[in-house]
Amino acid sequence: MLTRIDHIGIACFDLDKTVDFYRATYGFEVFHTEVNEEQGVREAMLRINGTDDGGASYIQLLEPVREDSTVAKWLDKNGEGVHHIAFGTADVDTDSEEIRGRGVRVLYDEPRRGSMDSRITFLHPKDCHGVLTELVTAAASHTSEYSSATTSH
Ligand code: V0V
Ligand code: CO
Repeated sequence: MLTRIDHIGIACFDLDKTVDFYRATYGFEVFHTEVNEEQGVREAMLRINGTDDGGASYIQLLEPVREDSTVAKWLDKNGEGVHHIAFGTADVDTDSEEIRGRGVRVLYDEPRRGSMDSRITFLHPKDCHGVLTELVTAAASHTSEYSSATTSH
């Protein structure tokens, strides 16, 4: 069951400058950064609030690290802006299979590794009224039972 917005993914050309904008304008601080080689991105997660099913909600700022990454291709075509929306679920495997059964293309056979050791998959934007949609199950170590704003990530 999809129970929350895990994050909004925003593509940008310069991650550090974009982080500075979010800090200076809204006061949002970076909760976590990492490079995801498989996805071809460097990302910063800005935590907005905690939620009901163990995770939180974030703004995910994404900068491509390779010319051939999906985000680089998207930026070339569209410029900066909202790239995807991610819904949080306790069980991405079951939910993505159910959604596949409803005729929506799920892009991966098995969920892959996402930010902060989450497990993620994507739904094709052409089957979702133009919105690239991600499904996320947060890692147990990042659920509200274990983590706090003082986490080292
Ligand atoms: C492409 N399209 C989009 C879109 N990307 N529409 C809405 N939102 C987007 N983000 C449209 C595009 O305008 C085309 O429409 C059509 O889909 C085909 O696009 P394309 O440019 O030819 O690109 P493809 O088909 O090579 O790739 C599109 C897909 C790709 C969605 C298949 O971007 C993909 O695999 N995305 C999933 C992985 C990803 O995005 N990773 C980066 C975030 P027209 O022009 O034909 O009408 S990583 C992340 O979020 C992480 C790690 C995390 O959260 O933890
Ligand atoms: Co994402």
